[in-house]
Amino acid sequence: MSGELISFDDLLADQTLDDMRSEMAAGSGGCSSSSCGSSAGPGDMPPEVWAKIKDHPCYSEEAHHYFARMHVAVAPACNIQCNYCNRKYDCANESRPGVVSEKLTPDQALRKVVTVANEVPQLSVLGIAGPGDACYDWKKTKATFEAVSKAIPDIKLCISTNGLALPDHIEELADMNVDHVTITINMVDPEIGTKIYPWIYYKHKRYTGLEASQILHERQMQGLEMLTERGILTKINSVMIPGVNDEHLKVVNAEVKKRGAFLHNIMPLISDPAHGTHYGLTGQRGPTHAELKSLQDACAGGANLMRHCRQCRADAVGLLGEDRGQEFTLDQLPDDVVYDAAKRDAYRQVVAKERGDHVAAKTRAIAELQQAADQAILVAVATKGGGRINEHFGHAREFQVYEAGPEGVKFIGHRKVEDAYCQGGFGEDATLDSVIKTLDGVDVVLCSKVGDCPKKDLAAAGISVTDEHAFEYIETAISGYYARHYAQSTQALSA
Ligand code: CLF
Ligand code: SF4
Repeated sequence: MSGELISFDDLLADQTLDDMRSEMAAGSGGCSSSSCGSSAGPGDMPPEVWAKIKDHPCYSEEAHHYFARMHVAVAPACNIQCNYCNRKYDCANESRPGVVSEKLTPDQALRKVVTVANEVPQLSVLGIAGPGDACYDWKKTKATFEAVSKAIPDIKLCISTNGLALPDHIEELADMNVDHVTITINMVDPEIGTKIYPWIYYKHKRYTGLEASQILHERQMQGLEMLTERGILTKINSVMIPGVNDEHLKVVNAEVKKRGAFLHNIMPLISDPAHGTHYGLTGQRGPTHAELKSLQDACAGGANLMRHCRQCRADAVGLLGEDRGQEFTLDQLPDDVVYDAAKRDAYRQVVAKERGDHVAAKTRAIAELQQAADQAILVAVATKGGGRINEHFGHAREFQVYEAGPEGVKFIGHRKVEDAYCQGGFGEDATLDSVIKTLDGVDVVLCSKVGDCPKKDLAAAGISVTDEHAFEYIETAISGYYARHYAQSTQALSA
């Protein structure tokens, strides 16, 4: 079997390579500006920066169609308390709240990473995001990074931290070639911090109130500045907490930009009484989709925004919209495993070509849309990777949402579906209702297959759905759909 068949078979399970080739032949043409988590491409940044982000699914929006990350849960200890966290669960700064990961020793983590690298050719990044704080639980984080980079030298290392212990480890991070660090910064005003952090533990002492937030704030800023000085790319995560720091995050955005942050990822607070967190128990709500989008839009022009975060688990494996963690639990790992680079190498070669085609097709599609469009619409797409419309409506666990209009095609976020509509070959009415609610505000859904029943119910809710653009690149499909349905109706009206 050729490298191409191995990799695309994996990436696009229900599409043959011939389909892909004819698709490419039919759909290519011109480039793009929507590549970085920020929407930047190689032309918008120094080549050494582009080299660091081009295969990182979180730092490059375009890369998230092709490359996967995995987390290993080696760092359970934490040195602060956030009001949105219950320590029974994983760190909520870089993970979906209410989730418990399988904790690993550094040796077990190495076995897991090598096993995944042999099985998942898309793997490009190893992240440590808890389940506590990766910098506070430093010995295990460091031992894991050292062992993995020895076994798989080209894997990118990535770490997420609350920042309190970060300044103590920056030299070692730089020595280990860790190019990507995430700091969760929810405030730059310690008064606001008092509503988020009841205490911190610093230099063998517990601090509370304003003093705790002041120390945390200073350490976070110091850490960010030190990383910037060393050319380490830093992403800032912020949890948007309505009525607490929502307006203030605009100031955070400007302050972190000033200090060299590469990306700002504003995540919605997920607050559920069942998680037993302070916010969950006191009824603090999270933001709506519209509130989150409006804050992100208000930050435009500041630090570049990441909009494709999935708030993944501390033991997540796979492309950002999927989680293959259950295939690689400790009990399923072989005792002895040796890294084999063949699949990852073959995959990269195919992606290099596919990516060029995609960028060209995207540029042409966006230019055509910009000419034809006079109103913006929201389009939800069902995809399982590769930047294409290649998922059935009923199988989708999430929809990626794009705004299409005079400004072209802009990725604006994703909507998670609790349960896919199609369960064991049959559509579930109750599930469809919840999928329709999830799609609130969306004008059209593009997918690779859809049945008559969901079509009817979606139409009744004012949402169109079509599989006419199956397997096209996302931007090509959106532009084509717009041209036929919106540009035409506009022309008809003006005729
Ligand atoms: Fe992991 Fe985070 Fe690195 Fe990505 S996740 S440590 S930067 S490799 Fe990515 Fe997951 Fe969002 Fe994090 S989607 S939660 S931003
Ligand atoms: Fe929880 Fe993470 Fe905050 Fe620690 S830093 S309290 S693990 S959310």
